[in-house]
This record gives sequence, C-alpha cells and structure tokens, in this order.
Amino acid sequence: MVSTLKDTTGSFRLTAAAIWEEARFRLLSSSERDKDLMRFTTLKSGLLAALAGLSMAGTAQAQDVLGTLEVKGAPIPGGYGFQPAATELARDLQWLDGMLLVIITAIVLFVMGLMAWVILRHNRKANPEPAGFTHNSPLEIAWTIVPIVILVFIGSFSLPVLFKQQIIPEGDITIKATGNQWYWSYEYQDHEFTFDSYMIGADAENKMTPEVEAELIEAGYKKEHFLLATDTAVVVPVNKVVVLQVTSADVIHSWTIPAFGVKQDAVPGRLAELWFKAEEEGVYFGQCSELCGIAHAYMPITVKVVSQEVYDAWLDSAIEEYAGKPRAIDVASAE
Ligand SMILES: [Cu+2]
Repeated sequence: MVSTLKDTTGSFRLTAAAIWEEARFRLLSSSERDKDLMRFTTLKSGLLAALAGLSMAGTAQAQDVLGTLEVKGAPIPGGYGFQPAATELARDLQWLDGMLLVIITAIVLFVMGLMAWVILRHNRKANPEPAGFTHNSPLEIAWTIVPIVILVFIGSFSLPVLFKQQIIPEGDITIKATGNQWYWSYEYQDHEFTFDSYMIGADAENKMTPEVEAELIEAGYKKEHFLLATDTAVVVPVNKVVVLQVTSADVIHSWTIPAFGVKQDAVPGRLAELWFKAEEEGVYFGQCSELCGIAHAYMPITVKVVSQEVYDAWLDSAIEEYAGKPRAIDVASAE
C-alpha cells in the first residue's frame, strides 16, 4: 500500500530490542516457544503482582482510569444481523449489504418466476408441440447486457466503499497490532510502549471457572463476555482517526472489530494497515478471524473507545506502567 511507504507517521521506528525479540522468537522451536511463552506468562504475572504492589504506593494500573464503559460491539445470542455500526466504514458496508440484498432478491424472484412460467405453461401437457427455434438474438443480447449493467451498477457503489477502507488517511494515532499464538500485542508507536492482551480466562486453560467469572466482573464485564474480553484493551479516543498496522510474529492471524467494519489479515513479515474513526464511546469486541492454531478461538480483541480526556489520562498511566515515552517530551521536542 502506498501509504505504508511514505512513513509520514514515523511508524517504522523499531527498537533494536523489539527486532531482537522478534528474531529470537522466530528462531525458537515450537516447544521452546511454549516454554518461552510460559516463562513469559510467569514473568508477566510476576510483573503484574509487582505492579499491584506498586499500586498500593500510589501507582494505579493503566486500565483503572477508564471506568466502566457500556459494551456496544458484541455478538448477541441468536443474532443474525450486523452489530450496530460505530464507524462510517461500518455504516457504508452495512448499507451496501442492504442494497445488494434488494438486487439479489429481485434477481431470485425474477428467475423463480421464469422457472414457474416454464414449468406451468411449457410442460408436455400444457404445450404438447414445442416451438422449434434455437436462437433469439434480441433476447441473447438482453441477457448479456442486463447482467453487465447490474454489475457496473453494483461496482459503482462497492468500489468507493472499498477504496475508502483501503486508502489509509493520516492517523491521529498509530498503533501496531501483532498477532501471536495466542494473544495480541499492541505497540503505541508515538509513545514507544508495548503491551500484551490476553483473553480473560487464558490462565485457566481457556475454560470458564468461578475465578474467571470473578475476574470478568472485576474487569467490568459480564459472564457472557467470556471468550471476548481481554485483560488489557486497545484504548482509543472517540472521533479520532486511528491507523492500525497489523502484522504477525508467527502464523497468519486476522484483526477485526465487526462494529468498526474492519478486518485485516496479520501476515508474518508484512505490515498491513487498516483505519477507523469510532464515533461512540464504549467497548467493542472482535476475535481473531484467521484459523491460526489450537487456541485460535481464545485470542479475542477488546477496543475501548473513550473521550479525549480519559484517553490522555490512560495514556499517561500506560506510559508509566509500560515505560513509554512521556508526552511532555513530545511537546518539548516539537517546539
Ligand atoms: Cu489468531
């Protein structure tokens, strides 16, 4: 994609540590990876415990500043429609889907009508002497031209929607999402911090237990958000253009938030992009959408859309928690 080459956001600044970490991870055999992951998870819980200790000394966890947000983008039991659209992109494609449904319905009814007419009026009893002609030029031209016109008509609506999704605008913030077996990690590039996002319940072997339920409740979710809610969330400000770079550290994953109308494969060694501008505060869920291995179903995505003030507060505590580049330095270096 052209915009990935421009590097207008300075988004290709990979730290030497990150490159080393990725290279090392790729070189490990899968069993070593598992061990590495376990070590990492142990390290992570150790760090979390240490952080919890720290919070007593006045440092709250970054997620704490977010408060309780309404869950807006989640699948519902028996749901067969789209989740409520939270971006222009989602509205566009839901409208396109509705428009296509009208066209498809008209075509199906027309073809069914023709078939009924043939069956009823031209069966052996009703029409014992069939006509002998084999060609009808006007009819053949019509059944070639009409589908072309229909396809051009559909294309004149679908291509602009596709281009709107695929031409990445200048982002207010840039986040890099990396798919891992089996969790996502996020790098807030402007502030140089990274964190991992595990499904709540991943520690309990992806099974629902009373402890997992308690964890969900404590994190502000409900029991039915099991398999969707993550321990840390992607936090973005409302009504701001977010450019999300998507890649993978191991196999192909896919990042999506249905309510935003975005989905992008995460391919190792490639940096793809998607963008969204969420219009409503709330919690939005997605799930890895590319079959990526045994725990494919257990690496969901949680995005929290918050006001600019809450985002700034979260950013400050996240910078502190994950040792990112403070915002004050940005201001100083920009002057
Ligand atoms: Cu995956």
